[in-house]
Amino acid sequence: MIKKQMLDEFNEQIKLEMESAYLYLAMAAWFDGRSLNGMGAWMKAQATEEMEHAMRFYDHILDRDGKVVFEPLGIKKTEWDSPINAFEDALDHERFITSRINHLLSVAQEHKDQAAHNFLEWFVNEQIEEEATASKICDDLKLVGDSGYGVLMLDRELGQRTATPASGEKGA
Ligand code: OFO
Repeated sequence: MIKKQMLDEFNEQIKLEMESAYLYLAMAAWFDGRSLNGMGAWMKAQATEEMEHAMRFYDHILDRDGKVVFEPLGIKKTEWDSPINAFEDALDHERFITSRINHLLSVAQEHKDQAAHNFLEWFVNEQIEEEATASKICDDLKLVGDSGYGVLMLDRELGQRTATPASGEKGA
C-alpha cells in the first residue's frame, strides 16, 4: 500500500496536471478568439495530454489501494499579450511541472518506494519532451516575430498536431 506522504503528493499532482489542462484550455480559448485556430488546436491537444497525465496518477493510486482525492482547481491566467507570451508561459509552466516530478522522485526515494519510482520514470522522459517542444515553438516565434505571415504559417503547422494517443496501455 502506498504511504501517506506519497499518496498526498500524488493527489496533489492530479490537481496540478488538471490545472495544466485548464491552463492550456484557457490558452486555446485565447488563440481561438484571435482566429489562430492552429495554435488553439495545439493547445487543446496539449490539454488532452494533461488530463491523461492526471489519469496515470489516478490509476497508480488506485492500483496501490490508495484513495483518490480531487481538490478544487485554480486557474491563474486567462489573457496573454501575444502568441509568444502565451508559449513562454507554457514553457515556464512545464519547467515548474518538471520540478514537481523531480520532487516526487525524491519523496519516492526517501520512502524507498520503488513502484512509485518506476512509475515516475515515464514522466521524467515526458517532461524532457514537453519542455523541448514548448522551447522550440518559442524559438520559432522569436524568429518569425510576433505577428504577420510567419505567425500564420506557424499557426498552420501547429494545427497539424493531434493529441498523443491516450495509450490505454498504462506507462506507454
Ligand atoms: Fe503533464 O506535462 Fe505538461 O504540465
